[in-house]
Amino acid sequence: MDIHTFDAATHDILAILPEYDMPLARLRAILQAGQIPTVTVIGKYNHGKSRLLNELIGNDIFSVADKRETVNLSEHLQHNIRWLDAPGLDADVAAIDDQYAQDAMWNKADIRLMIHSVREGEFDPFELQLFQQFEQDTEQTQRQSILVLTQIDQIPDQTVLAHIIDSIQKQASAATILPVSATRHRQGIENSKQLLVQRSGIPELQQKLSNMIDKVPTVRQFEKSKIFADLNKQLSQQLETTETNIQQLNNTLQQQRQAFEQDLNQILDKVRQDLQPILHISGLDDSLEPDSFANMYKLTAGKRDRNRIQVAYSRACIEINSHLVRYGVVGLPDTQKSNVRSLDTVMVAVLGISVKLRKDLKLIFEDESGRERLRREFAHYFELSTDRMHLKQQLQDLQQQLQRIMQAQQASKTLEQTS
Ligand SMILES: Nc1nc2c(ncn2[C@@H]2O[C@H](COP(=O)(O)OP(=O)(O)O)[C@@H](O)[C@H]2O)c(=O)[nH]1
Ligand SMILES: [Mg+2]
Repeated sequence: MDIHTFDAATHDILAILPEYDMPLARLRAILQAGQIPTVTVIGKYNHGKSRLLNELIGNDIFSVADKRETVNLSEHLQHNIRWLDAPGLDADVAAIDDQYAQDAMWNKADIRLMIHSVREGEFDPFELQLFQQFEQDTEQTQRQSILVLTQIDQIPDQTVLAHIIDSIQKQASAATILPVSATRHRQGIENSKQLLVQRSGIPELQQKLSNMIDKVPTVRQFEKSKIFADLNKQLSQQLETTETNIQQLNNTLQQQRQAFEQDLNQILDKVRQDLQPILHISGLDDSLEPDSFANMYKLTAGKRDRNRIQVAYSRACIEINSHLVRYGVVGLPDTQKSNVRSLDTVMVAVLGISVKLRKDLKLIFEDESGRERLRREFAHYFELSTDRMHLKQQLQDLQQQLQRIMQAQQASKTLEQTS
């Protein structure tokens, strides 16, 4: 798999599980490393990291100095192993250096050599914490680390040296500790003094390293399986949760709609019931009696009847409106608003503002077609009401989330098949 495909897949997964940036960066490093194992030295400035690497490689590749030297990651390929010299880790380390160091120890390293100079005595709190993080990581990923105590030649008194190693061993509990001296090793090599070479601890470290390197393919396999197992589990859980949420929201939406319709029906039935005395009269329909110029200021039977009709109409409207208010169906959607605020209500939009004739009242509230229109139009505005729109937006968001999770699952599958 090429790195672009990898990064695209990673992007899809991180959209759902941002906390997987570290494991995915590790996967990426494994992919990029190919068959070659990576050994990284980690520790504070001037503890002898670069010099130790040179001894292990048998070549003065990495620059050795008494001041802060390694400002970024330098790597060297030798004996089919990638050797990484990370910047010194100190509390006041520059951000960019630290980033390199983090990348080296958490992403790139198959094997971590934690370096500590016996000249400094025990671990300081910072080193101790780092060491414990490695231990924890090893427990989870099986990635291998080893603790190398450097510059043992600097403590000539064997009792003192033994004491220092002992107290570090206490801090590091069960960890394997390898004490070494780079200078001793170099002297031994240059002067062909086999005993000095042996006493440098470097051959033992090399032996140990070689065993660890043999295990790298198995460990990587374990790391990958674990990452994918965790990842797929997380994604399945997310998928399940999102599906449940969608289901629940759908139910809520459906229940709300049903409740709205049922209540509206009840109200419409009641309104029709209440209107019966005024809809069905015996004798003349006074409301049809026209107004004339002559009785403009008189209260005629026609006017009185039309008033009664208007009042009955208003009452019906009030009943229906209280139902709408209960369901939050009040204002018109923005696109339908006029500039007369008092008229921008669902009631006015559906029912108008006045009814004076008996036949209109009947048409609106009694005839089945009228009632059907009311149901249809109120349902229409119900769907456009703020709360309802909000819920539907939520549903849409969840459905998109579901798509993204499925995309992440697909991405994970792609990665898994090709990693
Ligand atoms: N005596 C002695 N000095 C060492 C040893 N290893 C490193 N040094 C010196 O310690 C200083 C820091 O070494 P270096 O490898 O640059 O440390 P780094 O900053 O951890 O990479 C240099 O002066 C090295 O020559 C050792 O085993 N014995
Ligand atoms: Mg260095």
